[in-house]
Amino acid sequence: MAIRRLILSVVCWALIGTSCVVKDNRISSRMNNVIYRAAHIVPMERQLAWQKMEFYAFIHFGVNTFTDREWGDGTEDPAIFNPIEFDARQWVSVIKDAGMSGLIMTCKHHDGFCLWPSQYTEHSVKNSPWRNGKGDIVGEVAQACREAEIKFGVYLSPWDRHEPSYGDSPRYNDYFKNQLRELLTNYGEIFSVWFDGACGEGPNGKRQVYSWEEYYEIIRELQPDAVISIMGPDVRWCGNEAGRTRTSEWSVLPKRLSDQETIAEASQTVDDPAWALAGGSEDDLGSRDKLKDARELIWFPAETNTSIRRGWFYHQAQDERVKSFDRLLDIYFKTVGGNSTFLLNFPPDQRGLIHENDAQRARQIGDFLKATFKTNLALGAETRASHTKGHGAEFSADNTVDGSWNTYWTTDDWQSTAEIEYDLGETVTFNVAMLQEYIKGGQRVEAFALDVWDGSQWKEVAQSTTIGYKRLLRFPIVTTRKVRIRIIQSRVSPTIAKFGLFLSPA
Ligand code: FUL
Repeated sequence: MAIRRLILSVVCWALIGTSCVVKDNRISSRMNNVIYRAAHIVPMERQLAWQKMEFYAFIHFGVNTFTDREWGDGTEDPAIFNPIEFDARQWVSVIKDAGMSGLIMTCKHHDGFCLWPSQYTEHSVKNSPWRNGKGDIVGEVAQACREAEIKFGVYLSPWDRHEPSYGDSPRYNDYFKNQLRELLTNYGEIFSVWFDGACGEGPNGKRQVYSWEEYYEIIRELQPDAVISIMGPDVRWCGNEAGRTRTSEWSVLPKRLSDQETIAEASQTVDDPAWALAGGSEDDLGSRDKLKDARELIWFPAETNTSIRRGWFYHQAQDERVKSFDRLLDIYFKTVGGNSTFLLNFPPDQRGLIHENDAQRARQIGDFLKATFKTNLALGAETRASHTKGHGAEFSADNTVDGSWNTYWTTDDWQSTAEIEYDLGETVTFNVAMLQEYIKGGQRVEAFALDVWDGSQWKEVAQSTTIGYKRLLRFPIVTTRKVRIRIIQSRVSPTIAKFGLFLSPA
């Protein structure tokens, strides 16, 4: 009987995605099949490496910096670009101070002006007075990143308001591919190629048919470890520019959400400052309900991008309106601690430096993060799990507090609820908890809670939904010797790779 059931299950899993319905208490519906399948979709290596970067910087710099605009129209004279104090090392040191792991720069924004001396256009730094036309902003920034050991990524706007071939699709595609080749060949290792979905041409404007697949081929050929973000298959735009996050951020989604038309439709189409506050797609993209009718599923993890000020580019009028420490920290906890990454923009000013107010805020954030995450108070705790696959060391709950991301705890397949108790050895005081799933095996947990032992009974301090790469919980300070994770619901057997408890400064 058991063997028949096993064969039935194997056949059923092989048919997953078709309308396989088996009346069995293990596999009772097509829904379970979809959910089983979703729980086994895993990231590519490049997506994993990118996810671990967690918090990195965007830099918006170009002719708009000198015109006080957000969207240039492409008629700007290259002569206006002259950041006489430009210092890539200053940018990178601000970014390092914030505790960030990389930098993505607008090598070309919608106005078409290139911050590197591209051989395919005259509309670039080579016709600006800066360094007598001999300078290369992209080169200096890439070099400064290398020196400081942070990663470097490129933003290359598909929409181009200057380039005359834009709209003449094959010609512009060649132009764009040539520029991609320059950026991906001459500047060392690139971690992200960021394709913006924005286009303000409107219904009567130029219509460019982009050769996405050819662009992607070039990227895979020249920078196989780079993720292709937003208008691409690897990293998903969170859906707004205000830093808003979802309560449950799933990395496994219906594949249609990665269609370029779908993304472009949700992207910015007018130069309106209110856009920075608005936008926002659905609250739920990946719950069971959203997956049940999906034909294909993919690993398509979220990146949340917002600017440290209202604008993406520098505007003197915003010098005193840098986002507050509390606001930025809140975004950090909800993005990095909510299964997204956090791409925070800095707009260098006309000198070519990141303004002192922004730099100071970056330092505050970095200092806070360093102080908070310096010591994991749960490391080496004694553990006791209600369920452990195989009952041995391989999947023991000890793996969640051994400091390694490559070992993990799990239960027998189909055991979707469980508890892990941690005895910390002595009473400790904390106000932040961290959980990480072993996402190399997929994203699974749908609901969990954290309890603390108050001397006579367990008391819940936090309850949450998904975990994914990382979930951070903040709560009022507690002091205890024992804590417990309760997995309330999971798509299949849950995994936990890391558990942490931290005390953040007041
Ligand atoms: C948008 C653009 O239109 C903005 O100017 C900015 O670059 C932002 C990151 O993406 O779609």
